[in-house]
Amino acid sequence: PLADKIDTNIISLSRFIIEKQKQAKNATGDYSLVLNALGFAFKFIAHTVRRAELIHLTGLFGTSNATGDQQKKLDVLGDEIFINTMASSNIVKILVSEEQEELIRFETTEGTYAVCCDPIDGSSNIDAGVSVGTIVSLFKITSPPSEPGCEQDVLRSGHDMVAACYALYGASTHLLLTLGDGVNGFTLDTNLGEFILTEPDVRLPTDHPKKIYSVNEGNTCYWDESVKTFFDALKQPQDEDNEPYSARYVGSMVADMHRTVLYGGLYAYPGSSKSRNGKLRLLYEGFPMAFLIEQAGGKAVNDKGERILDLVPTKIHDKTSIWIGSSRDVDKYLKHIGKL
Ligand code: AHM
Ligand code: MG
Repeated sequence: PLADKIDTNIISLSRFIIEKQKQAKNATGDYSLVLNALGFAFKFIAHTVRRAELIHLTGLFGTSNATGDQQKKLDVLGDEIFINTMASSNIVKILVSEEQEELIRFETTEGTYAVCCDPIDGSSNIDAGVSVGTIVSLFKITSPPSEPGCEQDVLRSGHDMVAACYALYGASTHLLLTLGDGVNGFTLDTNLGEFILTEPDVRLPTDHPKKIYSVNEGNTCYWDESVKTFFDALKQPQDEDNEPYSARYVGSMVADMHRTVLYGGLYAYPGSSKSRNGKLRLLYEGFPMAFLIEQAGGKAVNDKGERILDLVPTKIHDKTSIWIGSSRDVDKYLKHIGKL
């Protein structure tokens, strides 16, 4: 019968969220609202990224963002999509966006969530048609909805996150989501207009045939000696298998992390003489990726070997150095710096 060939009982993101909500004690339903709003934002951005060249969205917008990067037209559009989607959800009180210097407070009587995001991450890749992504961390706000939101609502430890996810706009659009009980992977079915659960309970592999490191080696001259010697050693035959590590670097964090989740390996953006805390932002790049990777069985630390999730930002756009990926490879770095 046809039903044997076509699965009519697929789990969409909406169904997944409703089922999670049913399992949760004291569920209010507001969690579903914010996750549905995020799903819509990802679909909207995916649709826009796909058409970027056709509708003249490649190239620079002509301004710089909060961290001084030149904004692309798609950066600005992705930011607008996020602002409008989160504002209309009525459940998000605060939005921190890489593209906005100040946090955005929404007028809402029900707002109990703070969303921190990089709407289009890896935007230097856009014009070449290389994958970009969106990264999001989600915090539950503890102050009453009647009080105006403030920076303290998000300047919190990474352990306070209630959810984290990224969307990768690649050959397909992938969504990786953690609600703190493992990681689930979804793929966007563009005909259905729904994210479908395709990789339940994602775990980093421990037996992938290739050992991979991922770092911008063009920065070698700015690195500390210890970082240089660490990567030099990876390029030498390793004790166990006599094979050196392979290098892979897309330059879009979401793409580099998605490969790390599927194949294992180490992704690093270390501090350097140019920037002590590297390049990546703690609140909406380091935290969500660390949460996802830990939930998938990996590890994430900074240059000093401190766990990323233990950190607390002092400003919303704080940067952090990062070493993230398979436990085996992060442990190798920790041993190298004498922290294991
Ligand atoms: P962006 O948020 O301005 O796009 O910058 C973040 C991106 C990451 O996706 C990527 O890993 C990194 O910057 C690459 O930086 P570099 O070009 O210095 O290697
Ligand atoms: Mg960005």
